[in-house]
Amino acid sequence: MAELVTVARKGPVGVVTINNPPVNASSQAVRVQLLALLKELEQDGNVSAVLICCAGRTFMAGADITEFDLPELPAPHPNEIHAFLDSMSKPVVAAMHGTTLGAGLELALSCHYRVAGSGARFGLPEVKLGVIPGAGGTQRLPRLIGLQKAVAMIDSGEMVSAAEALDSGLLDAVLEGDLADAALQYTEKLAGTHPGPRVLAYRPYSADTAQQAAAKELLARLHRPGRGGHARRQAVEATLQAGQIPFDAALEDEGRRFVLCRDTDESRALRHAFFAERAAARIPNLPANLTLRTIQTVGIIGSGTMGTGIAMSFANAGFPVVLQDLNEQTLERARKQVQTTYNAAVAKGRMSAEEAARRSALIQTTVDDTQLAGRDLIIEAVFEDFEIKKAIFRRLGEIARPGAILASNTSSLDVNVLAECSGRAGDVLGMHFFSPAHIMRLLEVVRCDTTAPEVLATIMQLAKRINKVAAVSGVCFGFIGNRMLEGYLREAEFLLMEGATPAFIDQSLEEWGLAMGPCRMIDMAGVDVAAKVVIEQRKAGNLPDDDTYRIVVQTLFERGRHGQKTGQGYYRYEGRKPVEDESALEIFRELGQKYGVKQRNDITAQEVVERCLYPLIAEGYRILEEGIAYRAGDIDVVWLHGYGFPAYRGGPMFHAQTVGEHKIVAAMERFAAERGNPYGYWDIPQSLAKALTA
Ligand code: 3H9
Repeated sequence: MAELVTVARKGPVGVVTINNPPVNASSQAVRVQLLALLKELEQDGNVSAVLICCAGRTFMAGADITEFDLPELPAPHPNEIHAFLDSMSKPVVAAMHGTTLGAGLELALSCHYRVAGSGARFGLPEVKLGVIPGAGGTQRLPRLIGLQKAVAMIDSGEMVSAAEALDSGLLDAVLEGDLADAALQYTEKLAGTHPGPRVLAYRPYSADTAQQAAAKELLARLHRPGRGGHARRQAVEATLQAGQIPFDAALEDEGRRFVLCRDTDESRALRHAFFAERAAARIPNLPANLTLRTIQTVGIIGSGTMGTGIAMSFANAGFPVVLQDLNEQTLERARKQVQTTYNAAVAKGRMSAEEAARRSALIQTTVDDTQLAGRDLIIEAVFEDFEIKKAIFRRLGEIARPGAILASNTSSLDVNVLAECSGRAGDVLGMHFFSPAHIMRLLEVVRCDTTAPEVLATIMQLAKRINKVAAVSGVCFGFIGNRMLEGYLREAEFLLMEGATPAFIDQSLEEWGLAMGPCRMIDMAGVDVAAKVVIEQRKAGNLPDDDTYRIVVQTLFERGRHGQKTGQGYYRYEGRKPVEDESALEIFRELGQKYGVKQRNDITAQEVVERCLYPLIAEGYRILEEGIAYRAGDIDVVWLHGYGFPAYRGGPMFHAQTVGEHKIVAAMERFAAERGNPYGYWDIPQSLAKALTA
């Protein structure tokens, strides 16, 4: 067994170091070795205090999540270590840096003293993985910082800073200077003292009644059926037991709830999402010893909403940006957009005025495109006009410095052609940001046939620096996300022509878990924008020869109903509030009649969900078959971070596994039989059909 936990004796202090890169997760091997060393130190007459710290970039960041797929956590359970710490006769200090999370914080809570560097952060993020703190966190944390603060941390899963932790009593001290030295000095002073009074498990505790009432109120709010949230309810219920029943019984209750949560689809989906997000950053078959390009400065062409949002994404991460456009008026609008966004963040207390000023100063604007010439990365973000984009890439080929990376933010156009126009095809790829670009976390990175491996790898690494979750897509219409959206929107429109209302369709999909139904979504993004994509694709000959295909959005566009911005689209708007609109329903009926669509009054929420989602999932299978995505998980990442797919369902491809591929095939066959299949809408992708016989 590799040596993951070691001890060094420094005077009266036994210094235990956990070294299990990259995040010192509490794996079985770590637990075995840690427990053995603690037992050894307890027996060692020359040691009168113990210090636990971690090597590398962080203190223990939690249990090893890969062990959650095993039927049982391999022994020893962390609680066994914690119980031993409770029983020790020598004081034990946890010295923390980086992110102390989950079982890491639970280990620290079982130590008798907690100290940290000033940059350290602390959290119990278990609910984000669909589980609850399962190693005493729900019982020890309230005893240390009070029920209210403990519930806030456990229910949100968010981290607190060292300053906040010190203030709440979670930390005994924030140490300046070198943490290892300072923590050793701190521990030396404790040598020989008895830790008894510091043991949280033995501390008598009864929660303040007002705090209990607040926690119960929160619980009542969490008791909504469906929509994930199972772990949050279990976590708050478990925390409420603190002081109500004996510690050991509460620990048992916590353990039972942990296992209950771990075995839900919700937790499996969230764990899948966690690993899928990280796997998506990896590019298969990269040559060894690849040297990445250096990106320190960024240029952006096009200062519309998208270009300006992209500029803020980079400024937020400290990159100097030049934003270029054709005229001063447009640039003035962009500057206002930047100011308004940062002012709002200051007003909401999310950013200091100095920070806002620093970030906006990083964004320079210009009408002179030669100012882009020396930039390391240049992103084109003008509107979707192929001819203009081609001209821009020709120009970039002339002016950009050798070795600069050239990217297009196109959401649908052929990036291979743009690469060719630049005359330096190896340097080009797509960077498809989602609106609002400074908020949405997804970045679809579009790999051209010619993109150099180091260019792709550089951008994937850069994505993390600007706090984006990136997934790679090959070149095809709509890339991964928008291509899958087509079948979903097609069926939503057919349902409207059959007599379902926009509100019913949206509500059915939102209750299922999507952040926003298709009608509200298009009204918000712009009916004109959506219709133009269909019209362009029709011109390019990429759509089926079906007059009814996406006819609803095109008709709304023709009638000037462009969505929220014109006050009417699929809905009518009172301010931002969508209201069912008889004149829109009349258009859907009229189209239904014109194209001979049978009117129905038996459409159920389940039919809406299956009709809209199964074509989307089927397209995902085709995308994998064609090698457009590297892995199913990448497709899930795109939908989770760019399209409001509920995390507790793990993404469309994971959801297909949860539902069962055979059920999806059966439903698609049923729809084909009921509705006919002249255009192949319900064709079963080969790999989906194969999965049934495998
Ligand atoms: C828990 O503790 C339950 C207990 O209450 C009860 C138990 C009975 N396990 O994110 P990164 C891997 S629940 C296994 O890119 P960063 C990750 O997959 C747990 N692996 O780094 C990646 O691998 P690869 C509560 C883990 O610096 C690599 O480490 N804790 C774990 O951006 C680097 O990760 C959490 O939920 C793990 N726990 O962010 C914390 N954590 O290189 C989850 C990471 O092969 N972790 N890996 O792709 C995080 O939030 C972030 O990883 C962290 C570092 C903030 C720590």
